[in-house]
Amino acid sequence: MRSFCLGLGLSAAALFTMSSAWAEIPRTAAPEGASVYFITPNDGATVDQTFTVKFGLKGMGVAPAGIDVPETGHHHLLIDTETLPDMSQTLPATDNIRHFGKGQTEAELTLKPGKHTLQLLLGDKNHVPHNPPVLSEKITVTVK
Ligand SMILES: [Cu+2]
Repeated sequence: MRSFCLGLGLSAAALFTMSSAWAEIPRTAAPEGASVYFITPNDGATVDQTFTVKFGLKGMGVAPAGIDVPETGHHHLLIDTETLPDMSQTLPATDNIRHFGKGQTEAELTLKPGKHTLQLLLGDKNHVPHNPPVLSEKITVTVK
């Protein structure tokens, strides 16, 4: 009976350790003053259905995903996202969260006519946002 209880206690502790390790993905520290911003388009711009977005980055460098270089990351473009993704997890790849894992600093985008919001978020080599997140202002564009 005694050993049965001990066995239960151990497995509960092991389970706790496992689940907390699962929840904590290591995050890369962002250098102080690092910032990401749109070079183009400007906030409030009217653009063609297919338009170019240029990504600006200060205080850090761009490196492809999977490459471990200090103080670098790759761009992610958040399109029409009302809530920010979980900054402590690997960013999903969806129509609204586009990864530029080759280290691209611009992209051609085609969107439906109307208003859209764009926001840039840097991710580390594992597609996890830095700590603190390097996140741009959210801009709005009107697609003709
Ligand atoms: Cu990514």
